[in-house]
Amino acid sequence: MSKAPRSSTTKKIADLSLNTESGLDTELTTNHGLPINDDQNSLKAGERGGTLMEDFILREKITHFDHERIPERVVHARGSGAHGFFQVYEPMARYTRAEFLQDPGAKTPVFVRFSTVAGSRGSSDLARDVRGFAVKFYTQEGNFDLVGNNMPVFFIQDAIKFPDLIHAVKPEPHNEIPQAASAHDTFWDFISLMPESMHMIMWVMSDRAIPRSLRMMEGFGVHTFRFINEKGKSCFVKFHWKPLLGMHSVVWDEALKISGNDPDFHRRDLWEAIESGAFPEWEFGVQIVDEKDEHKFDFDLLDPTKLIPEELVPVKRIGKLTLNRNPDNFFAETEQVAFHVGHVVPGIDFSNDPLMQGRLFSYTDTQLIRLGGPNFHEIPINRPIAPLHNNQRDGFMRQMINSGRTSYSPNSLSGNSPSQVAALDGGFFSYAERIDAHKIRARSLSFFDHYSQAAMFFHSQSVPEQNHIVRALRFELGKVETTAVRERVLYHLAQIDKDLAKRVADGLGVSVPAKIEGPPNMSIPADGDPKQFQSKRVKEMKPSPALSMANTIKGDITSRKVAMLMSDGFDEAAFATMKKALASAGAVPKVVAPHGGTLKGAGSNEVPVDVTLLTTASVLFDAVCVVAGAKSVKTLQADPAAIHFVEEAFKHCKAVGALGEGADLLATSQLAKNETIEAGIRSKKLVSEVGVVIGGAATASKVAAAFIEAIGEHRHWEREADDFVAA
Ligand code: HDE
Repeated sequence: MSKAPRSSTTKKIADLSLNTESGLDTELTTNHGLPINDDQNSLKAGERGGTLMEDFILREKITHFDHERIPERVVHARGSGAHGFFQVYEPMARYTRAEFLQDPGAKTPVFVRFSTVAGSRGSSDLARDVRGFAVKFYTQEGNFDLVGNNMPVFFIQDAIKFPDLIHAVKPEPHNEIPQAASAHDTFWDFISLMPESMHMIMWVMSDRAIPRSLRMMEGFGVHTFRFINEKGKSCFVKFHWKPLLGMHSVVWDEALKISGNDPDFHRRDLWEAIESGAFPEWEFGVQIVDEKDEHKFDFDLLDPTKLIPEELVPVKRIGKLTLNRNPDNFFAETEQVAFHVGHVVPGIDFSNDPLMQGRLFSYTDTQLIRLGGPNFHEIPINRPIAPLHNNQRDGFMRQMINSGRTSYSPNSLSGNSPSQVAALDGGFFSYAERIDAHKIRARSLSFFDHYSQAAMFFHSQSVPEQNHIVRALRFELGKVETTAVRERVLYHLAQIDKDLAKRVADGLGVSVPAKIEGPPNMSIPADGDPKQFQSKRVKEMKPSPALSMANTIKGDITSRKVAMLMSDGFDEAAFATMKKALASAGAVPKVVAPHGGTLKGAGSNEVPVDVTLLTTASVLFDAVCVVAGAKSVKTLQADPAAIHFVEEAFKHCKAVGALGEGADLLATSQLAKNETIEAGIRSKKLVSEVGVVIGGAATASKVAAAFIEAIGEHRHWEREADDFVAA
């Protein structure tokens, strides 16, 4: 047997600092580098004999496989990540000494992980839930992790309630039901006893909890942080992420159906956008509050159930985040990334928000078990790009080979290296806040207005958004079996808005209680008067237009998916014009047809089918256009799946287009229920023309322009008013 030369890649002595492996042009080896000659058969006592214990190759492979899973995150288990960079617009030295916020020419690498909170790793992306929005900035001064959410407030005010909140929302312990859903008794039981959660409840019942895309949601640092400048002067700061594609959501019926059709909908959307070069972008915003203004608001800056209305303190946009690279390996990057609220850089510091203070403990603690020991900072995705030197040593899975005799400080044997860094030379120091206090377990009275901001949020929503909140509450409480729990929630809703409570109660077929009884309410101070805190809203706050998604950026259809519904015999010219117009506007047109393979046009051309009516659904698209062509449309008219497709898109208030004979498909569907008789001619009329664009095949480019404008609106909510399309 002649011996073939081994490839140069395998001959290379492993470079311990190299952690990526392409899998291309390499030879198969064991974990110890032994070339493997047969990976198809285990070692046996004869061809039909038992497997031998000696087979160390088989044992190594199976043993590793047996240990492939690590514990999933106790919250935020389901996530999707991406790499990118951050650039500041102008130096922020006036407020902070953070080095990555000074030079507009510098690009700071980032890794971002988005997540849902309650569901397990394999749960659906479209659960009604808060989304995690965690950003790791790899700065020259070490890693800064901004571990935020897509909602600016939280359910609870004190970290000591977090395990209770999570136990309540997770599947119930006796039967592990329901998965990734808050619509069950234990969650609402807890909420009904925690009026401080009411503001957050308004957010999670709103459209913010069912985003169209991770790329189309805001992000928030939630807590009040501190900036500290070179002179040691501090101010308070709230962090924001503003998506350049605007904020958009799906409708709840759509969310439910997406969960079945494509549970990876958000993950796929993020992945495909980045692969196609439609890089998601957010502007980084700050709301800055002077130290002296700490008490000027009628809520407490340290209370994480409150936000600062943008109309009171504008959001200053100071930089931009761009995500431009998908991970190479989900486990190595997205799963092993370890965020920590305590990872700050000089110039950024914490406030005394009691929720934030508790988080400062939790994140390192959780990684110790999840990532198997104290050296998780050495996993490539977690490593800082800033040099790392300290006297921490050893532990499970230590990668770094520390040379030298000393691992203590002070030392004289290594010249006292590594040495401390003076504050003036960039060393981190905590803000020297003056504290003179009693050691007590208590909550400040300034934390006890639980309803005013909840009402502000509800009253800031557009009518369709308010309707969605009512429906969401009817859905969630409709799944709650315990009457007393429903009643307690209705009572709290009535403190926010009587009409809101009544509408929800009507949907449930119950009435709103005037008072509630039950276990002591933990949110009321022990020596407080319950009436003062429970019976009324403390004050009327002006609506904040910035809180409504109706006021978001519209018109950009970049990366929007458009179904081109067609079959054999389609009108080639009309199809080509529409497809080209959509693509030039940045959208992603896809041919959806009754069968796979290719479609034959009315002329001699063929086009490949992207997806069939069996393998896709309207809920996976932003809009649908029925392409012209007599034969093609006849086939679609005879196909219930095609009719359902347009009806469902219409029901979900999406743009619907029809070229030429394509209008006949709409006429066959429930979109054209009303018969009208004009001048003796009987004709079917569309139930609503809002967002429906119909035109002749010869005028395809004009139709395309109007259709694109309709898609740019995202949704045509007016249609919900007379919602009778059953889809
Ligand atoms: Fe977290 N949170 N959290 N959290 N959180 C975790 O850390 C915790 C809170 C947030 O993509 C865990 O590494 C406590 C608020 C995000 O890897 C854990 C409290 C906000 C992520 C943990 C909070 C967040 C986490 C689970 C109350 C918005 C996902 C795995 C005191 C500002 C990060 C892990 C990722 C993850 C604890 C409240 C955001 C257990 C104790 C408020 C985005 O450490």
